[in-house]
Amino acid sequence: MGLMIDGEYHTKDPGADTVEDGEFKRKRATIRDWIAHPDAPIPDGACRYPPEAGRYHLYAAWNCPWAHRALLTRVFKGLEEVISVSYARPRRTDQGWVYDEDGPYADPCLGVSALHQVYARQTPGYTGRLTVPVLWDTQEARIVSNESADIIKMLDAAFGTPGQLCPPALRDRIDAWNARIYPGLNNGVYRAGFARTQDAYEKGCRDVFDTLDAIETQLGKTRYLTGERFTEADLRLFPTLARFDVAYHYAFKCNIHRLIDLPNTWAYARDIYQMPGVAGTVDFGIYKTGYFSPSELRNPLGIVPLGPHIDWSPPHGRG
Ligand SMILES: N[C@@H](CCC(=O)N[C@@H](CS)C(=O)NCC(=O)O)C(=O)O
Repeated sequence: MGLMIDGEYHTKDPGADTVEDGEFKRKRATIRDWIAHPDAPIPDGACRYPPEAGRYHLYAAWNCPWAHRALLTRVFKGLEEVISVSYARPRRTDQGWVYDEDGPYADPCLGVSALHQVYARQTPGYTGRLTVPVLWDTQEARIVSNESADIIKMLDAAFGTPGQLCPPALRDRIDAWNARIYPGLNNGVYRAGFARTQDAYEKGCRDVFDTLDAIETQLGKTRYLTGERFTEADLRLFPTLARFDVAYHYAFKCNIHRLIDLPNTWAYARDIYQMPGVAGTVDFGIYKTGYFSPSELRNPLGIVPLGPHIDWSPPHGRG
């Protein structure tokens, strides 16, 4: 784990910048520019990049749920040939996310051996965390964005491919679910798992299961979160569900019950998993390797549990 300060990489993670009163506080993403057509609106202050096939590269990691959102969007929007990808090794080292010289964890774009080298190219004096996903512009040699929520939105809109994930008519409902699921569940599991006090852990864990209960109730009424159509809200939820029973339940102590104990949500998760291309973005073995990485606080010996083995192939029955 590391951090960059004024362009210099520090291997020692101060930790203090993500914990307050024992509670985990996720830092805001630092680079939030936008790919969009010249006439499409972009957020204030963002720099505009043109949508061009073959120009952008995604730095991802299989085990990272935020990178998973970007990978899923790439699949749902049919952008596999438009945006290339590098996958970091599942376990971070004192150099942070790292790459091999060749094989499945090599970086075909810049050939870096660690992600911090990509950030260093972006801004020589960069200060901040060194997170995936990163969307890289190969033409200007700059990072467009390191915020997954933004990357989903720009990939959804910019390249003119079909299958809108955020149709205007559903936007309010999508935003309402996102606003609930991000703190309560997507980040809630981290608030439980990275807590440094009993109180902070209990708060995070209770939020996780309250949010899951609300989702279970909704999915008893509609096929997807906002109705009968798969949207951005479902896409943002799925990576957390995919990691829940193999990683968060054990590694982050989110163990009041499991995903497979929630009949509607478990069938819904299988519904999404069985959609074309989705299983190819999932690797349960890598989730375990990553979440059970050696960690002084959580898993000092880095031993990875053998189970559980969960079958995601039974029919979901939600058609
Ligand atoms: N806001 C970011 C969060 C990304 C994030 O926290 N990624 C984690 C991996 S799951 C990471 O790379 N952490 C490295 C670090 O914080 O040093 C997003 O959603 O894109």
